[in-house]
Amino acid sequence: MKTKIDKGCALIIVDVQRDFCPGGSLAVPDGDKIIPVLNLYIEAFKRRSAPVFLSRDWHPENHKSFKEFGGQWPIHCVRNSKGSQFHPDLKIPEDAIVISKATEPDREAYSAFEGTDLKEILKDKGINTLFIGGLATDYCVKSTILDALKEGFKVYFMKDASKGVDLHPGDSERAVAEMISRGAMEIEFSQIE
Ligand code: VGL
Ligand code: ZN
Repeated sequence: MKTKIDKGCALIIVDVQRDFCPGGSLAVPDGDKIIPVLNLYIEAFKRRSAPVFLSRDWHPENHKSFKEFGGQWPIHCVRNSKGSQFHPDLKIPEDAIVISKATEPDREAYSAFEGTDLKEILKDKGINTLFIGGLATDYCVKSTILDALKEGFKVYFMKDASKGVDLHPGDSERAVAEMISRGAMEIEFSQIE
């Protein structure tokens, strides 16, 4: 079945930053392999004048998710560091809207909705349908999708444009199962009309 991109649709690309790609400090295996596919989605949304959002993990140096501050992750995506930059192969439109998250030392925010004005911007634009993908399937993509469903958006999980960390084998598979059970739909680029 084909899916049309129309005025009510927005593309949300989650955390496609250097640190989450091979060579980065918290690299998702094959994290960069999704970039050519994301570029196809970006082109398709631009063609339909539908908005493109990019979230980014934008931590202070002393963020609680870092091991030395009691968290479980190596230092990553410290705001303005090289690792926090969007991957250079991503073809970011000039009018893309950037959502910075997890900016406070004492708050983790996996979801692009948490502590940001993403919901308000989407509602202002009359968006009702979200196409969500990026890094990582089992963390920030999952949290963003579950929040989007809670807010009442129709949600497509872009399965060909997302990759997981799989700290425990099967994490991504379980994350996808949870998204689907809460009402998300899976899509791949070939289904876009
Ligand atoms: C993420 C781990 C830590 C993500 C962010 O973007 O999925 N994962 N911070
Ligand atoms: Zn983080």
